[in-house]
Amino acid sequence: MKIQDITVGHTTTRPGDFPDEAIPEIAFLGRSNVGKSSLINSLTQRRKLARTSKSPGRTQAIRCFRIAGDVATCFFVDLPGYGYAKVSRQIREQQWGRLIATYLQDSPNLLVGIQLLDIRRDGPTKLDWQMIEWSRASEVPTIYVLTKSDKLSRNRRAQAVQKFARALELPGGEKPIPYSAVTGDGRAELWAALDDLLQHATETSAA
Ligand SMILES: Nc1nc2c(ncn2[C@@H]2O[C@H](COP(=O)(O)OP(=O)(O)OP(=O)(O)O)[C@@H](O)[C@H]2O)c(=O)[nH]1
Ligand SMILES: [Mg+2]
Repeated sequence: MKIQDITVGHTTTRPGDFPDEAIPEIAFLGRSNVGKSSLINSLTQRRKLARTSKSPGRTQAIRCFRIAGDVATCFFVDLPGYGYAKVSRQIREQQWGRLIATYLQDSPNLLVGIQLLDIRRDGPTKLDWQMIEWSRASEVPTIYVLTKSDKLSRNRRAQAVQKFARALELPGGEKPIPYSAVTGDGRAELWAALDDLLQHATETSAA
């Protein structure tokens, strides 16, 4: 998609407080520090749009970015990450859980969730699985992205794609997309998948 304009939209920490404009939403899901904000910046090619940080737990609220492009106008939704240990665990998990679960279950305009997983791991962690199960239960389609692909050699990258595809039990030869916010690896492939979904959503809502 050719982006024409980006504006920072709605920010909230309250469950059920959704953006008021009815356009498709693309949500970024994953543990703290996996690279959600970096992925948003890389896809939009704006280095400082979403705040990134070396210390996990940077994004505590739901933040929307309104992306106007030639294919569609949509929101990118930067969600707070899970698995961040510094804040009291119970408070954190309750608040985080309510915020994310409400968003996934009730968001009428949620088009697709992008589930981020660190390519260097052996597979999804326990918390990743909890997240993946919520997404699967909500029946919102998911695209799996393996982040920080620049950290592995070509060979090990290809092995990781196979390993994650098996662990996630993806149907019909579907594969996760390796991505690097540093080199731009995967950007064209991920945009192609998003363009398809956006195009389809726009056609359906116009019909
Ligand atoms: N080498 C490399 N580093 C990356 C990549 N993506 C993100 N990082 C680094 O990983 C760290 C975390 O990135 P963020 O984008 O802030 O992660 P996040 O998922 O938004 O984290 P929270 O907001 O805490 O949930 C930063 O130091 C980034 O520079 C990548 O593709 N390659
Ligand atoms: Mg972030």
